[in-house]
Order: sequence, then structure tokens, then C-alpha cells
Amino acid sequence: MLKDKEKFKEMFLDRIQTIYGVTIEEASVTDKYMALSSLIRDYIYRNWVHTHREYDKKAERQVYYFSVEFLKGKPLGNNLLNLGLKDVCKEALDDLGIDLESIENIENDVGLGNGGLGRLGACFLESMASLGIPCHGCTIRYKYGLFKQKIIDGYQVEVLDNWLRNGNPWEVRKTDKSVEVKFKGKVRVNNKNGKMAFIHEDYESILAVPNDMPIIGYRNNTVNTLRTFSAEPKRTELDFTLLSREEVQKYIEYKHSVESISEILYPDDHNYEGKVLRLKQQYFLVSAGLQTIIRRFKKKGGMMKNFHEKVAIHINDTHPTLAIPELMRILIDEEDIEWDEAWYITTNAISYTNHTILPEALEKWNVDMFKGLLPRIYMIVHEINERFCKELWNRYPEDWDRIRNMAIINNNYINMAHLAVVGSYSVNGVAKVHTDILKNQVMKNFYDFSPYKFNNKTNGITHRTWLLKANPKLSNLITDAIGDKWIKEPSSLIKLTSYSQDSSFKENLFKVKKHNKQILADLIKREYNINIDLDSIVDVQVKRIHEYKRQILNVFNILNMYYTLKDNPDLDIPSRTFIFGGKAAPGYYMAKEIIKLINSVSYVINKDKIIKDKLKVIFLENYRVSLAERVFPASDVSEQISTASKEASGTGNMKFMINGSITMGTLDGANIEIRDAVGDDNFFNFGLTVDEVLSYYRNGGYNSWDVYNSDYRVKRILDSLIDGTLFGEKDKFRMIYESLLNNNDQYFVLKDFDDYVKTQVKLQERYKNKYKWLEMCTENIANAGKFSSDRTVKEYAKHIWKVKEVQVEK
Ligand code: GL7
Repeated sequence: MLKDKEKFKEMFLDRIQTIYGVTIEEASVTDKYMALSSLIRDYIYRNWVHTHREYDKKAERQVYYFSVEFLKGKPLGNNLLNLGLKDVCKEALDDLGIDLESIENIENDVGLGNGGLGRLGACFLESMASLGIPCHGCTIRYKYGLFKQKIIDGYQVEVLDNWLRNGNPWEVRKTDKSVEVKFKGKVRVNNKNGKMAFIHEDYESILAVPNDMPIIGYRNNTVNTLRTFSAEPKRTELDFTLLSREEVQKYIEYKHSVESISEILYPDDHNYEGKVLRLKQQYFLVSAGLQTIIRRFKKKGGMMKNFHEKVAIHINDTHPTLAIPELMRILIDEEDIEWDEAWYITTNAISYTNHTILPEALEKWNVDMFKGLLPRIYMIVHEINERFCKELWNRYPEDWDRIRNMAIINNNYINMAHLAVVGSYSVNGVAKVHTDILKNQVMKNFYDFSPYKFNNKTNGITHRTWLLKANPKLSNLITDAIGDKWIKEPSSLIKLTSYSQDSSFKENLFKVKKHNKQILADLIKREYNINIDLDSIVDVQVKRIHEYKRQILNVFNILNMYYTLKDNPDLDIPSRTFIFGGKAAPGYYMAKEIIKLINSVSYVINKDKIIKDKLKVIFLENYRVSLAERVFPASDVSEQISTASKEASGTGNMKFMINGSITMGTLDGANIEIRDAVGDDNFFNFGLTVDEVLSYYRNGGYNSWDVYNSDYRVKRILDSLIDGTLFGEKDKFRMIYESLLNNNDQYFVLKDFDDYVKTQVKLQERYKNKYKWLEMCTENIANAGKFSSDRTVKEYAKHIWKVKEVQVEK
């Protein structure tokens, strides 16, 4: 009924009045947002229930995707779009004098994630719903998402992200489906008729309450679920008058400690308590998730011995790895299944994706801490390790080094990646080169031991969010040219190739880009009072701030351009707008220094009249999904300049590409596949290759002083970090200076500088030829189809999960 405008208006007005008790004139924007969202949620309810029924009836196997992060952004716009209600909703609201955009703007981003990994999870969920893949997301309902970033005096300041402040109209709380999660205590071993039984006693009990959010497929009647769990005390209604002061005090402490589990995403883990809390979160998620899955599975008549045939559990990175011992615990302790059979079921149910090879991100837990918090789970991990080491011994007799290197428990630490590989039937990397590095370097021993487990699934992004929703003008242009089939079948974007020589298409593409630049320029003017030249090259690096992502290299090129222009203000180059955005981890000082550096450079350059506005530098505060949707469509150049080998895949690179931006990139992660797809002419490549970088690492690096001493540009830039000439203060960026020179430039910034600068000059020259440039943009859009997450999740479904798409009829 919502497809009819008059009906839409009527129902919307009715909701405002009956639920919020106000007239439309009195209603605040928040009231309107809540009314509209809850109206849509109720509208899809029938399909939501229906989808699950259809899955139970028709699906041979269903997937549960466990991830500690899902970075959804704002649900309203996506939901309206996928339901096909956007236009009618806009028109109905227009009639009532209400602006849909202002309602969308007040919605909080669902920021339950920190970067690419969490956003990948959100893209996967959208694609799976749109393809009818029976998948359920599982995560934690953090009260506070990733912090909000404020920039004060050029520095990052973190503010709590209270995204639930006004409530969440999209979720449905399922108190009756709560389960109990147990921590601490001790394990009593009973010998029952010659069979061991493990009884967990004196534990701390916590309630995991599910909240379900709909994941709406693109016009296909399918509504999947993202289940989020919140941690709550088991007894909530206590009669305090009957309790002693100590008991009340104890209860309050218990309540606080319970609630802290689902309080915040990635609590600071620099101290012991923080580490315990993270481990608690991880176990809380998998235990709650598995218990609700198994309960439903059994309710539908499933037999546990067939569990793995019907259920695929996917662990997104190592954070949910405890699903392995937890599933073993349930099978053995609660379902009375023998170890070998339980192990067979577990290792045929679970699959794992590795998302990084950075050593600091590979999780390890201290055995004593682990044992205290999860005594029974520890026993199981210990047993898994014993059995695995025996198997290794049989295969590699007396090869102690290898066995130690591969053990799950070593040196009083539990290696979660090892546990994940041993306990799952599939291990995948997220881009070809990343998978090769896993196979041949980081996990070489495991690959030699069980090569059949390893496979690659190159990441993808949902083109419906990142093109259809974020860039309506470009979407229309594409549809006018090749029809709208690309929305459901992104590979058909390739038809645009024939438009790369079509001057009227390219002229329109130019206009679309300019329109999008105008929108971003207005935002920048509003927020930062900086004017942007719409004819300038908009060159963007938006992503987490990290040394390996090398925002510093970008800044050095900008400083080099600045000095060049100062020496020669009439230089004939297109003007350039450099945009940065991204958050630094709160405890990562170097990353915070990099933010300060960017802001300081921005301050110096933007006010310098000598360079005649040829350069502008902007740092966008609080980069997040909803802001990203403004940035990608407006950009000309995509900076993907990580040290080769370090970026497992990257996904921002794909979002730029599909919006017609040209990559300036190293041959790292998925950049390599992007270049293969568009061809060398449509990609600006520079820098050391993976093999070169790895070979330097093997041989102790290189001497960065040599570059400093031989390249006057490098010397000038580095000196300016500490000599006070540019930033008015001596030693201002000493930390960065030291890391590049005296700490031997671990990320090869100086080594790649010359090639980077040369390639930037080449890019500038190319930009001068407007039609050549637009041809490159067209080629990039045309070849972006294979980087849609539709392709990626189809590969997971077919090759890893063995699940089939289910069409949900009306
Ligand atoms: C990441 C990788 O760093 C990134 O390259 C990849 O695209 C992403 C999704 O696979 O996963 N790994 C990781 O820990 N984070 C990432 O973004 C935070």
C-alpha cells in the first residue's frame, strides 16, 4: 500500500499522530524520522517473516556470518531504495512540505565498525539479501559505535558515538530468544559410566538479548537479518528492600560489568582489563550466536549430526574464532557427541577469512587470562592443540621447529589465526596477492600441510549503495546509455566500454562529475569555510590513518608541489584540491601526528596567496559511511598508495573506480586486479612491488639517509618538519622525521617518493586532455562490475558455503 502516494501520506500522518501524539506541525524532525522508519519497518515485516519461512523450506544450507563489526551507515535511504519506495516517499513528503533529505540527515550512522573489514561485512549483507542468499549476520549491539572524530587545533579528539540516543527504529528486540553466556568459574570432571562429563560450576551468568535488524534485498521480496546481541544482567527485577547493602552493592557491580560487554566497540586494550573485556566480547558473540542458531536448528527438527550440512558458520577475521571451541563444547557437553564426531561437524561447518598480515593485528591471548575467563573453552583449545601437534608430529617426525611454529598454543599464548586455520574447512584471503602472501609466506607451513583449505575471494563493494544510491546522476547517465540491467547484474557495466569514445556521453559524464563536486564543495564551504575550484583535480585519500597506508607520502608530494609553485607561481599546472579523511586509533600516536601534520600543511597552504589558489588541502572531520557517499562521486583521483604487501585488499579503491575516479596506486592488494581490469593506460601505477618490498625486508631494509642525502626535495621537506621554517615551531614533527630517517623508514616512503612525484606529474599532464581523461573515467566505470560484492558473495556461496540462492515469491 505504501506504493501509492496518497496512502503513503495517510499512513505517515496517522503514525505521527497515533504513535508520537503530535500533529504534523508540532512534530520534530526526529519524530518524523522515527515515524517514517518505523512505518517502513512494519511494511517489510511480512516479507521478513516470509523470507525466513522460505529459507527453512527451500534452503539446503544457510550461512551465519559472524563479525565483530558491521559498518552499515544510515539505513533509511538504503532501505527506501531497495524497496523501490524512494520516489513515492519523496513525493508524499514533498506534498506535506517535508524534505526527505533533512530526515535522512538526522539519522545516525550505524557505526558498528572501524574500517574496511566492517564495511565489507555490510556490503556482503546487502549483496546477499539482493541475491537471495540465505544469510544471517551476527554481531554485538554496541551501545557506542566507533568514536566520533573532532578536530581541535589540528588534533584528533575522540567523542563517544551515542548512536542509540534517539532509539533505533529499525531493530526488533527479541527478549524471549535470549540465551545465557557463562564466564569464569571452574570445571568439575565427572566420570559417568566410564565416560567423562565436564560440569561448569560457579560461573558468572550473563544474558545475551538478540535485536534483529532487517537487511532488505533490492526489489526481490527478500529481507535477511542482522542479529545484534546486547549483554544484560540475568536478574533485572530485584527487590532491593530485601537485600543487604553489600548485596545491593554487589549487584550493581555485577550489572555494570555485564553491561560493559556490549558497551563499546574495541575497548582500549592497552591494559589487562581492556584485554579481558575484548576476549569477553568475542566469546559473548559466538556463544550467544551459536546457541540461538542451534536452538532454531533443533526446533525445526534438525539433528545435530547433520548440523554442518545445513549450517555454514563464517568467521570474519579471527575475532569470532572462539566459535570453533564453543561449537565443540556444545556438541560434546550438551549434545553428548564424541570428540571425533564433534570435530568432524565443527571443521565442516566453519570457514574463515583472513583480512590482514600485519603482525600487530594477528590476535594472541595470554593463556592464564584465557583460562580464568573461559575455563572449559580453554580445556577444549588445549585438547585441539594436543591433537593437532600429534598430527604434525606424525607428518613431520622430530621437526620441532615446524611444530612449534604451527602450534596453536605456544609460549603461553593462544594464536587465534592458527586455531582458525586448524578448525575450519576453508581459509581465504581477500585479494589475489594477499592470498599468495598467505600461502607462500605468512601461513606457508599451514598451506603445505593442508593446501586444499586455502583459496582467494577478492573483495567487492555493493554497487547499489556506492553507485546507485550515492551517485544518482551518474546512475541515470549509465542507465540512459545501457539500460538498468547493471543494477542487478553489475557485470553488464562493461557495455559502457563502447561509450569511451562517445563525446556526448563524455560531456555528460563531465557535467555529472562537476555537479557532484559542487555538492562536496558546498559541504566544505559550509563546514570549513574553504572555497574549492570546481575545475581543479579533486584528489582524495580517505581511509584509516596508518603508516602503511602512507598518508605521509601524499603529504610529501603536496609539499613538493607547494615548494615548486612558490619557486615558480606561474607554472602551468591544473589546480588541485587534496582531500583527506580518516580516523586514527586512539592509542596510535604516530597516526595522530599524521593527522596533525595534514592539518598543519592545510593551514599553511590554504592561506598562502603566492601560489594563487593552485593548491588546496582539506582534512574532512569524522570520516564515516554517510560522508563517504558524498566524497567518492566528487573525486577525480583515488589515492591507493600503501606499501606493497601491506594492504590486504582495500575496498575504497573499488568505490572510487565505480564512480569514475582514476587510481594513483601501488601494486598492492586489489589495486593489482583493478589495474588488470582497466589496463595500464587507465591506472597510474608507481612504486616498489610486493616482491621488491619483501626482498628488502628479508635483507634488513634500505638506508633512508641515502635518499635524504641525494634528493634535495626530500631533504627540504624533511628538514621543514623540524626546523621551524614551515610550521613556526622547531621539532614540531620530530616523531615523523625520526621514523623516516632514524627508524629506517619501515614503509618505504622516501624510497617511493621520486616515482610517486613523477607519476603525479604524468597524471597532471593527462588531466589537461579532457576527453582522454573522460575516456579513462568511462573505462574505469565499465570495468568496475567485477568488483561488486555480488560477484564476491556468489563466489563464497558457491565455493565455500555451498549455499544456493532462494527466490522469495511475493
Ligand atoms: C582489512 C584490510 O586492511 C583491508 O585491506 C581489507 O580491504 C579489509 C576487508 O577485507 O580488511 N583488514 C583489517 O583488519 N581491516 C581492514 O580494513 C580493518
